[in-house]
Amino acid sequence: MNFQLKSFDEYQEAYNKSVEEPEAFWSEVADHFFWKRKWTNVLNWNFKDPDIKWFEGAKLNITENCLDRHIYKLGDQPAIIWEPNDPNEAHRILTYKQLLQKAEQFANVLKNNNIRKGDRVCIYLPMVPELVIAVLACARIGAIHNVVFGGFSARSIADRINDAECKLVITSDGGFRGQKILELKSIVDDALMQCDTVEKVIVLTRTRTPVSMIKGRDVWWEDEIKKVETQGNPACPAEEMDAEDTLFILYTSGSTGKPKGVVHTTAGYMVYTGYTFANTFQYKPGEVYFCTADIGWITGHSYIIYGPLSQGATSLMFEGIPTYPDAGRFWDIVDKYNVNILYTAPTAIRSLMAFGDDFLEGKNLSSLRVLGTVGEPINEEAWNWYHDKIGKGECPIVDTWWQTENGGHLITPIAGITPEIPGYAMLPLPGVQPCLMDENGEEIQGNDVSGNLCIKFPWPGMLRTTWGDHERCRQTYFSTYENMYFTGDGCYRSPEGYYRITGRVDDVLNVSGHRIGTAEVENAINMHSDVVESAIVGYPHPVKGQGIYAYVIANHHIDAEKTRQDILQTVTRIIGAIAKPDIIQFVTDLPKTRSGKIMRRILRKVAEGELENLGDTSTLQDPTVVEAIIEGAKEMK
Ligand code: 6R9
Repeated sequence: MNFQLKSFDEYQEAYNKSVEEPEAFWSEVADHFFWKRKWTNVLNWNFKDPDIKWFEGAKLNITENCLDRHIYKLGDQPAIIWEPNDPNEAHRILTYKQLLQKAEQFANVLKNNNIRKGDRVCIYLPMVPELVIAVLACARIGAIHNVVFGGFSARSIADRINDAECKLVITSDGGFRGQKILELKSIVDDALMQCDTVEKVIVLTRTRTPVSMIKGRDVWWEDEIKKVETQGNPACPAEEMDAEDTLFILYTSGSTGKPKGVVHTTAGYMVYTGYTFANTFQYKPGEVYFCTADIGWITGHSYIIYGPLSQGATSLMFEGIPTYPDAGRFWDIVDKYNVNILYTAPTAIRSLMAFGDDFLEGKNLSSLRVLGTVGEPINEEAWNWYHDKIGKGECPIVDTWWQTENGGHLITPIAGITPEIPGYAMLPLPGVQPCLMDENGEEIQGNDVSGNLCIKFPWPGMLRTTWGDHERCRQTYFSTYENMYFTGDGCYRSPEGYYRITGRVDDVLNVSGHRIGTAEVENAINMHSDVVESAIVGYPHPVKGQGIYAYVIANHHIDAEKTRQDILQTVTRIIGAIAKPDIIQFVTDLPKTRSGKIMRRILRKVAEGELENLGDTSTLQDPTVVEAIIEGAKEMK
């Protein structure tokens, strides 16, 4: 980890070098990893196609960097500490040695089930160590993992499996989540009725929920492990991967259509997540690092698994939810394992803050040294509470801004090294060249300015394509501004040059730190037989950051309350409970321009309760529609 920046001067020096000599800069960083063969070319790129290649010619396997290379020194150090949903169940610790052994063993299970390099494997598991084992086993043999968050519906899983043409699914009988049990296998069964490519399903025992095992298709994880054990050879050599071989696909929502399969490749992603993990959090050997994200999201991929493990860290993973058995659970975990670094989402902070400070009483949080946030803008009140009550005023807070497409942190403070201001992501990490663009496609120079946030130059962790549809990748990220990666976020640059992310400028919502496309929710609602049309907008929500507000035109004969419940059920079925609208307002018409486009600007204002300042409504087909909507909205409150 000797690429850790230790002072502001070192940061500035590294930053300047990364801009002036990017290839030399990243080549030095990459020297800290283990390569079977080194690269012949550091970077080859254009943002027009786009075509981005890092460390071309290199051969490696990311699991050798995350596991094998640590064994000599850190073999007996915990790689993963696992805290179960139920605090009375025994926790588990996997040392680096054990994690390597288990990843190799399960890699052999995958091979026995006909999985080879390049095959896609869908993983739909709860937050148990076997999820990490399954991910690493895929990477071991060069299979491409496609982790689907446990909260998604059968339909969403099927879409992802079909898009990626997965051959195998790894799931469990069920998953514990607070007091609930999620019936994961049964959801997979529903999904697979719509999927032709899946040949096998491996089922882990977790909840002992009854499941139907289909002959010839479904096998138990435990039985497959036994088979491998009797075969005698527990080792599984790491497949030699090209730098640009695909490591994984992760689906994320955009402003249009179905979720996109963001593609990350091997070498650049490894170097970037390792470098940013070590720097942003200033991880020190032996420390316990706790990221509360789910591995179903990019944060879990990069900052529970790959980043920490490539740096030989101890990564704590938690199966449950922050409020079970009570709202002190995170603090119990910090106390129990002497957590040094805590990385969570503003929505979790706000929700725990609302339960009051009693839940902090008697919890020893003195081990904490660094705090982090991710996923959405953090409001000052939540920042202050986190800072004062959790960090006791002594821990730096890193507000890390980045996206699924980015692989790792782009703009963030470096803990204790670069400055911090509540609500600001602050300065770009070395290698990241942000800029603000105006509506005319011109870069906005100077400070104390706002614009659309773009990145001018490639960084190793960036997406390479969207699975099966390169044109969509180009269109979404590289066509809005010439020679720029467009983030979809708005941003303010302060007089000092510090960046503050102001939120999405497209039709993507951020609900509890989860990205949700308005079009996706509208499509789901419109599937309901009583719905004629709908429009979704976000509105400020005290805990979730943004709530989902649905305007729905329904058949006039409906029973409103019943239809409201049915719509919620439909969205849960089609996408998952995370996309359920918080407010559904039935309307007779939607405000449309003469060309038939819904004027979301107005709907947003109404949802935000800003009724005075609706702006110009003269271009509407029928301006009286707005009056009716406002009247209806008043009744909703
Ligand atoms: C890592 C992750 C990405 C979107 C992004 C932005 C928002 C993430 C943020 C933040 C303000 C932060 N976002 N981190 N906004 N401050 N520190 O969350 O990826 O799920 O793809 O979401 O989340 O709007 O564009 P992803």
